[in-house]
Amino acid sequence: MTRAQPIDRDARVYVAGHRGLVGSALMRHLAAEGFTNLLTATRDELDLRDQSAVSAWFAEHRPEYVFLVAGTVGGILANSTRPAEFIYDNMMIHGTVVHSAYEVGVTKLLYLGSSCIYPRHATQPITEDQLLTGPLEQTNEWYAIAKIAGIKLCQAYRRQYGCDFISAMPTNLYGPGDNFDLTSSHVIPALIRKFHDAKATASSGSLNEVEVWGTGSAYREFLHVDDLAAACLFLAEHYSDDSHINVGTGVDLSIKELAEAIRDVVNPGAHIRWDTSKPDGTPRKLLDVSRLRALGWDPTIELRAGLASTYEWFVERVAADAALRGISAHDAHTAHDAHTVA
Ligand code: GFB
Repeated sequence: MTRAQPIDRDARVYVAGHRGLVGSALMRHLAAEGFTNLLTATRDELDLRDQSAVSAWFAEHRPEYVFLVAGTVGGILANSTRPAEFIYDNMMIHGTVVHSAYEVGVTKLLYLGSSCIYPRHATQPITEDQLLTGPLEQTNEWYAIAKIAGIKLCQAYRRQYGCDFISAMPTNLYGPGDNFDLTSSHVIPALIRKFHDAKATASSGSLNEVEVWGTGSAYREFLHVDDLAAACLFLAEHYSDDSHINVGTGVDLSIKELAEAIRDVVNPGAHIRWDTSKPDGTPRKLLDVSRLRALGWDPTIELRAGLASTYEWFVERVAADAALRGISAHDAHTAHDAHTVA
């Protein structure tokens, strides 16, 4: 399980979902690590929900390693209002890619899940063996069921066909390349954008106030996506086991503390107003990361530093979009409202 199996830097490595938050971080990391033969396909070139198209693509390109980080993703609101897309897209994408990887004899596949696979009332911190021990959080059970099916797919192909397919379960992610659309984003990009917008409109006389969803009492753990990318390569080279493995920092904070931290980075003068009509979601989901630590991997980006650099990225993108389109920075936000297929 812990034996290192380095991947040749000229191996054919397919990153499924290379334009998303995780996929783009993985592309940066693999390039920086010297990989020279990265394979990608855009959504227009390849519909990952279409088995015959995916099989044909795999037969043509014959990847040796696969990072399966594609999927329809989103925050608490998108998960609860678009259940059909979240369950259908993800189940199909996981199924087609895993099956095609088996068909062409991929050496190793890493499948990326999510910490929402665990029961709503899991014991904290959450160990891997708590999977399927209780009811799921309702706001994202469609996504969670699809993600659990992905883990089971990898296990089934490992057991029946001997495929070296592994699953990693990251905690909540953030970083450059995130989706800043307020209806579909996760909490960090949403709050970065809200505090930024409030600062921009306050300068023209509006109230410097930001609406934050829920009560602020829910706890979340956040991992910078560059750390996740490093963990994915580390696991592909050091981990081979039936069980999925948690990827996180082992540290969490309340949404209230998070909102205050983002306010301090983006707009220190802002007032926070809580919209308690919005759900808190699961009360807490702190991952137990002792298995990953025991293998020798630790995250390197502390949350407040990660928030500051993500905000810098956001500002640069807003400015670049505005310059390109000849409009004000404030109006330019829609230019990087990513669609949800990662
Ligand atoms: O990031 P988020 O949408 O994901 O919400 P989940 C985390 C917490 O932040 C919740 C609060 O308690 C939200 O109510 N929050 C406060 C906000 N203000 C905002 C805001 O403006 N936007 C958003 N989005 N949240 C997702 C799952 O759950 O986590 C997915 O739905 C996936 O399936 C992902 O697992 C990692 O942590 O609640």
